[in-house]
Amino acid sequence: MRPDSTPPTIYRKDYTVPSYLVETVELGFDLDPDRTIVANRITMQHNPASPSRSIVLHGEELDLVELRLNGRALAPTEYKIEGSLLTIPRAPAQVVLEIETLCTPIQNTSLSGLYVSNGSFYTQCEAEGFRRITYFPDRPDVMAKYTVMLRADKARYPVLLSNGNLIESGELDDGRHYAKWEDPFKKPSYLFALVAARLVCQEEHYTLKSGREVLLQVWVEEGNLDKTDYAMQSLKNSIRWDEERFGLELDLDRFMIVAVGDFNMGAMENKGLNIFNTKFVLANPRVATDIDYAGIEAVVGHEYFHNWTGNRVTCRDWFQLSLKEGLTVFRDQEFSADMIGTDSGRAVTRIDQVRTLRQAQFPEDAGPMAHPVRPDSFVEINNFYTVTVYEKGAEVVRMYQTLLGRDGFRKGMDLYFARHDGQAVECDDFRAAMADANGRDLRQFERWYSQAGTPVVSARTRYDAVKRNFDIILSQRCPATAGQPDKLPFHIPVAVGLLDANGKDLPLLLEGGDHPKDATTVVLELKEQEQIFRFRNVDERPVPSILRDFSAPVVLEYDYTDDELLHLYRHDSDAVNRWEAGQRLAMERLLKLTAQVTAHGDAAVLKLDSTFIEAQRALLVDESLDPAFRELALILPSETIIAEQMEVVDPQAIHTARQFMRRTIGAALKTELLAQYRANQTPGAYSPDALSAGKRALKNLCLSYLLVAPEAAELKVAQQQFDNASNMTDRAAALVALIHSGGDAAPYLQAFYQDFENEALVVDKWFAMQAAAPATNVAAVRKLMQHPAFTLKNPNRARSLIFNFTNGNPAQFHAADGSAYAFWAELVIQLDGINPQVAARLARSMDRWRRYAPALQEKMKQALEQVAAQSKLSNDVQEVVSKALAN
Ligand code: B3K
Ligand code: ZN
Repeated sequence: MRPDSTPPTIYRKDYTVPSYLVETVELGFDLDPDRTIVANRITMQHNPASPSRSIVLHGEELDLVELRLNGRALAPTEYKIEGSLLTIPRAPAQVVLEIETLCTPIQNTSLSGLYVSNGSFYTQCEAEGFRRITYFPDRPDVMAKYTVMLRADKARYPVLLSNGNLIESGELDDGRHYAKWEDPFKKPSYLFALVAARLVCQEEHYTLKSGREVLLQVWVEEGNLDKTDYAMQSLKNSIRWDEERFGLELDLDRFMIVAVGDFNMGAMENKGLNIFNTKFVLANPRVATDIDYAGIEAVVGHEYFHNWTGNRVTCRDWFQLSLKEGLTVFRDQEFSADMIGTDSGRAVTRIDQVRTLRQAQFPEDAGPMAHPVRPDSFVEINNFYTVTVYEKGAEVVRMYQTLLGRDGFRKGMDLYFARHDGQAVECDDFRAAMADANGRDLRQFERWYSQAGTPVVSARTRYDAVKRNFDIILSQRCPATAGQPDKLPFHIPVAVGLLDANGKDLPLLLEGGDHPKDATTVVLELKEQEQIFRFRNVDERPVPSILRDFSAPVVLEYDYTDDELLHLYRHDSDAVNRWEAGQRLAMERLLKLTAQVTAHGDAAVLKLDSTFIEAQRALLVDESLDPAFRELALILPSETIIAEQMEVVDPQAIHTARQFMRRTIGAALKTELLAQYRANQTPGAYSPDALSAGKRALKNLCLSYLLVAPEAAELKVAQQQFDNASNMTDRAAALVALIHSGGDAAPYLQAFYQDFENEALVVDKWFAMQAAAPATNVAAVRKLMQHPAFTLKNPNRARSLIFNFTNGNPAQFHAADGSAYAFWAELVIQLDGINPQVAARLARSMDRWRRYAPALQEKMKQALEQVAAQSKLSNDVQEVVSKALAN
């Protein structure tokens, strides 16, 4: 370890207000990949709330050419540069700063700040990238109005874009041209953006509900204009939805989306100029799957919704990140659900959200990087764009709506904007708006922001046939997390229904409750460590359906019998709990089978009971259910989710047990699987709508079951689908099924590659499929890295192969000889030299190392130590590995 170079930890409690507030920023760019000149003119004013008279600016990787204060060039003795801080002491109250700096976009491989992708310029400023462009108080509570002048070679960069409105453009000498942009709204520096590129756009004039007309543009590289329709459609749907659901209108006359191939995350909500990873813009049936289409709708919505939740009202500091992210994820989730429009479609989106929480957020909350939704400290803020801040944050927002109702939630939103438009605020301000708008006491609810860890709600029930009372006794606890040994009780909404012997919902009469007379679901508010909830007039012992719609991000413990679970699986009117009953039935069996494999070393002794198989058969053929729901119900819990249930994880045994279960189901239900495969074809022109996508999902799940241990006939079905597919969803599904069937998939992989070698996003899929294949070991991954199309410099490509192996192929990643851990260490170190944010994400693959058998643990620890011992490590990676190694 290297105690000498430990980067500092930043604490929420140390927040101080900015010493100077900025009114206007005028930026001038002379864009050149090797030497970009940035001229920056800031008018600022002392902040009366601050005792300090020092101007503090941030800057990284910049060459300072000149610094002038109120017209006078400052001598080097009049300011101080230490690390990334430039301080001007004893400044006057009114200041005009003029700063000229140089930077080198072509060498910026971190993709933070101003960088070059495929020969064009793009920016990414959140969280702290603006300081890599110019010196500035680069913190979200400094909001200012920006004017931007861009100058660049016209032939190479014909399109010049920035935030807000284009107010002037024209020609310059030497083949250069310029464009001047003005953003009428105050914004924090992290929302600044520019693009100077060779691009084309699909554009449309769109009329808002108010009658005002706006210009919408989707900018892409030439050759991709056949892939912008869905993003444009999603943008229009988002605009309409925010008007209707929240009364929020687009505040600009022009809204642009730009797609770029090199991008660290999904997309970025820069004011009026959203910059997107191509993965979340480009789609046509030939290259994009149903999942890609859904991702585009969600991310286009998400970034658009940020315009109000994030941009108009922003975060006071980065500890408040979930204020905008949790809320905006909730908004995009509701948008996607409303776009489907049916109750069952809504439930399907909810089930997907639960799966993400269990797959990624619960493990995070139980591991070394566990942190509250509003963290108390961080070393590198980029490490805190997490499933906890985003997805658990969205759950926290959803709980307000569950507690207050849709109308109450809307009132809270209205008050939030009435109070805070144009401000940089805290999570507490959002909670106060919800409480005040509804006259509710939400003080205890604050613990969802301050306490890490996944709460466990434990339920017991008792039935009194004489008094006709049914009691549900709920208790809660929350495991210790780093720095938080003891937790206080949370305020948890637990939605409950009761099923009679026929599977019908009983009308509910909750003692002390004020729910409507005919209610069949009520929300219990668990606030104490333990509470008793009594239902009256219950004529028979019911089967409780607890935590309906997954009403809180908790683990629910209840000692269900198999019969009760089967009853819920057949009848629960709450689709999420219906699905959940099936997951519980499957998980019980998976854990038993896994233990047997561990004990016996192979699958020879395994058996699967017919009760479970028959329940699956009944569900598969139940045509009254949405195909999308049936697909979700038939997917077994993932290997990662199974691992989370085990004291000591045995990845190979999990894989063997799960494969056994899939093979057994596949064989037992062969006839029905084939029939459903045929019944859920979607002939005709491709459409990504939810019903068609659901049919494809079910059909392709059937195919994957049929291909676990295929005979010639099943192989032929897959081959035909591969050859004749009219869309990428079916094509890719057939290929994956063929790869996983264990036969020789090489010819299909080759054909697929040849067809799509010029479609970067499809080449990513090609790598990803192979990375996650059961037969792909670390040697095979190393071989794939030699492929001419592979590069670590492009984040999508790196993720497609490396991350899909480390996170998506646990049985191979945890190979007994530890060879894949050594590979992981090598790659983290290599990537860290290119792009610390991406490297730190990869570093997280080792988070759960303490849960494996001692022999594996030892090897994982060695790999972690090898990374930690590197002399030149980014703060990003250092934070992750040192937390993983800490006790
Ligand atoms: N706000 C951006 C995230 C930027 C992260 C930088 N490390 C994307 C989003 O959540 O919409
Ligand atoms: Zn966001």
